Amino acid sequence: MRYGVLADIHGNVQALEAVTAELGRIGVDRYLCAGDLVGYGAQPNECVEMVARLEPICVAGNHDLMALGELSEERCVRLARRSMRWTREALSDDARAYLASLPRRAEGAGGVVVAHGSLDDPEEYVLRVNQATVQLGRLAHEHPGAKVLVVGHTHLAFASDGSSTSLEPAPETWKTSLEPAPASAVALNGSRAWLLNPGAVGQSRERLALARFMLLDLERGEATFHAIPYDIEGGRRMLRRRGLPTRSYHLRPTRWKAWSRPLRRLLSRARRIAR
Ligand SMILES: [Mn+2]
Repeated sequence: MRYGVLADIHGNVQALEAVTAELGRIGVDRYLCAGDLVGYGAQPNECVEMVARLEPICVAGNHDLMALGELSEERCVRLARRSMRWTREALSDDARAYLASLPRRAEGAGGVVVAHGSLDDPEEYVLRVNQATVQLGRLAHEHPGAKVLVVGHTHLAFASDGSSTSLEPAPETWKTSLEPAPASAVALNGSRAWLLNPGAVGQSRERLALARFMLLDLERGEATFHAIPYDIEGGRRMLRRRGLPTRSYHLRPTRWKAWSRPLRRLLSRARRIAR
């Protein structure tokens, strides 16, 4: 089973087109989507329609729930709140119906569970190994035999088996280049389950505005993290046309400093073990 894994599309149709075209080339059996199809972006209806056509195993993200009025905006930054007011007005009946049909947690063939933030909270940011440990413990308890927990929400690619040998697959080397980042693969070895976050399709919070996605190959036991360029200028034109802030598709990594240090330490440790 080969899954194409998407998360945090956020109404960015240009990024979604780039990602689905690339996954179409690669070839997958099924799509997984960890939520936040809308919010921030200029084309929520188009994104919902495109995602629905992929017939993915898909969950609702906090922005999808806010758009439906099922979750309060109080934990949101001002930019998100402003975009959310516009999104709620702009959503078509079909798009609303699709979003309303999404569960908060879903299970796919091969022992894969999907949620947006964490298993029980679409607003929780799982950024650290100790959080992954908690999530994977709960996964083992509530989904016996599950091998992978896919989450989104942080907009940062992440892979952890809940022990100290976790990886943050965003090597520093590509950060100064405008080339697509080389895809980095994580071997899902060992008997433990893995928590995987593909990073955001539609709203980069890294230095470069790239669209991220993940290929999850269960037969090979491998997750491959991709980051590809897309027509961000076209996306910004659409934002401008809708009167939305043009920075909506690329937020600077403000949280970076807070969590990067322990993660970097773990990464270098993992590299040493791999050598
Ligand atoms: Mn989210």
